[in-house]
Amino acid sequence: MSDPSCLFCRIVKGEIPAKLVHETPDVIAFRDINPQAPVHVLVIPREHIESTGALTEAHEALSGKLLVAAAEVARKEGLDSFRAVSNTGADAGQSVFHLHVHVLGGRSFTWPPG
Ligand code: DGP
Repeated sequence: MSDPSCLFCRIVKGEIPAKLVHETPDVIAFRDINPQAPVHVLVIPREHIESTGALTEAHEALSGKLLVAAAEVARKEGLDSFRAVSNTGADAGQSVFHLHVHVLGGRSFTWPPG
């Protein structure tokens, strides 16, 4: 449920400070420490799940809550256009192995991403 060696679990517990922008009983959202856009917020489950790739049918409701929270963050931040991205695995750029959705906005983006 919680991994004491996981950075984001420690943010969930309040052991490491973060700038919270949204929270629900299952999900929290906080500003990325190294923003890649004027708005860069990470939406994470309170529960420790390694990545999007570790999701199963047991996580269907929670997965929906993550996306709804991403939309709530975008609304709160006044974003009409935004990216919601979940890097999954080291080759895809995942560096923190606690599932998270990046909400990026406030600038234009190209497709495909690099
Ligand atoms: P990823 O590389 O997709 O796993 O994204 C991890 C993000 O986490 C990365 O954009 C930087 C962010 N991050 C890493 N450490 C911290 C931290 O201590 N606090 C906050 N707020 N963000 C962090």
